[in-house]
Amino acid sequence: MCVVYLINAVSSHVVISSSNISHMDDIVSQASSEFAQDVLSGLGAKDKFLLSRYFYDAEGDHLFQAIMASPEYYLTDCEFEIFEQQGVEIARAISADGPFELDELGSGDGHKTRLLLDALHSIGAEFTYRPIDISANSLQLLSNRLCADRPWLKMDPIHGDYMQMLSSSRLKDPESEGPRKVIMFLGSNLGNYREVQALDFLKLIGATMRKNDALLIGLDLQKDAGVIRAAYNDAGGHTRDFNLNLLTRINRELGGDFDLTRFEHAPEYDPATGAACSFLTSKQTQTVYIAALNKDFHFAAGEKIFMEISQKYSRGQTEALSKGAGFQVKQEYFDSRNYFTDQIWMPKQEPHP
Ligand code: AVJ
Repeated sequence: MCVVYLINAVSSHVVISSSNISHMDDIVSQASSEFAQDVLSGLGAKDKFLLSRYFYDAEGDHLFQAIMASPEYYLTDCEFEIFEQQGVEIARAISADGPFELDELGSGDGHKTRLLLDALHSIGAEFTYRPIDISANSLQLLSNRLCADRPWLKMDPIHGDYMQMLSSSRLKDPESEGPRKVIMFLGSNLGNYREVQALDFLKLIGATMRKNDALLIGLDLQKDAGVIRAAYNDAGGHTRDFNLNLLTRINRELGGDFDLTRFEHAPEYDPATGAACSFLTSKQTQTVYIAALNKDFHFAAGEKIFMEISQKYSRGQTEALSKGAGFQVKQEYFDSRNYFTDQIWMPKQEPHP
C-alpha cells in the first residue's frame, strides 16, 4: 500500500491526513460558513442560483463518476480517445522545452491523465506531476493508486481550490525561479465559467506563466444539439441526482428542509450560444427553511434555480478565448468525431519595442 501525503494549498505547512482530524474539522467548518454565505446570496437573489463548485461532496464525486460512466456523457470518452490516440504526440509537444512540473487543475480521478503520464514516461520526459483538487478524497485515492502502480512517477499532490492556488504563492510570480510549468485544465472544466469569467480565469493562468510554459486545455465543442442535451439529461438519471444532491447537501450541512420530490431537473441547451445550462425547477409554490441562515426562501411554481453552465465552444469561440486571454495556440488535437478538442496554448510573446 502506498500512502502519499497531500499538501494543503491554503497553508502549505499543514499536511492533511486522517491522523490530523482536528485540522480537518477546522477546514470543514471554515468551508461550510463560506458555503452558507454562497447559498444565502444565491437563493436570496432575484434569479436564484447555486454555485456548481458545491456539487462535489463525497456523494457528488460519486455521482459525477456515474455521469462519466453513462453512455450519453461523451466528453470523457472523447478526451480519453484523444490521449489514447495522440498521447505520445502531445507528450512530445509539451516536453520539447525540457524538464517541467505538470500542474493539473482539478485532477478528479485521473483516469485520462494516466494515459498522458504513461506517454510522457514512454518518451523519457522529465517531470513532476502536481495534481490539484478541491476534493481531498479523490486526490488521496488518485495519489495512492498512481504511487502504487507507477513507482517511477514523481508526484506532489496539492489539496485546495485551484482558483486560490493561482492567486497565491509562487504560482503567481512568473519572475520567480523554478521549473518550467505545464498547466493542465482538462475535461472542459472551463465550461463552468461564463465568457467574461472564463477570460479572466485564463488571464490569471497566463499571469503565472513564463515564456516556455504551456497550458494544455480540454474544451467541449458545439455539435448536434440532441447529443449535448442527452449528455446533460442521461436516461440513468445520474445528472438529475447530481443536481438534486446539492439540495441534500444544503439540508445536511446547513439544516435545510428541501423536499427533493418538489424539484425537477430541467437542463436547457441553446445552440445559438453554445450554453448548456442546468436548472432545478420548483414544481409548486413552496417555502424552504434553512436553519444555518435562519431564513425562509420562497419559491413560485415553475421558478428555477440556476445550477450550472457547461459551455460548448465553436472554433471561433476557442480562438477568441485564446487570443483574448493573451495566448497563442501551438497545437490542436481532436477526437475522431470532432466532438472535443485538447489544445496546447503558450503565452503570447510581447513584441520587442
Ligand atoms: C466537470 C464541469 C466538465 O460541465 O460537463 C457533468 C460537470 N455537470 N454533468 C460538465 C457536469 C453535469 C462537467 N464538468
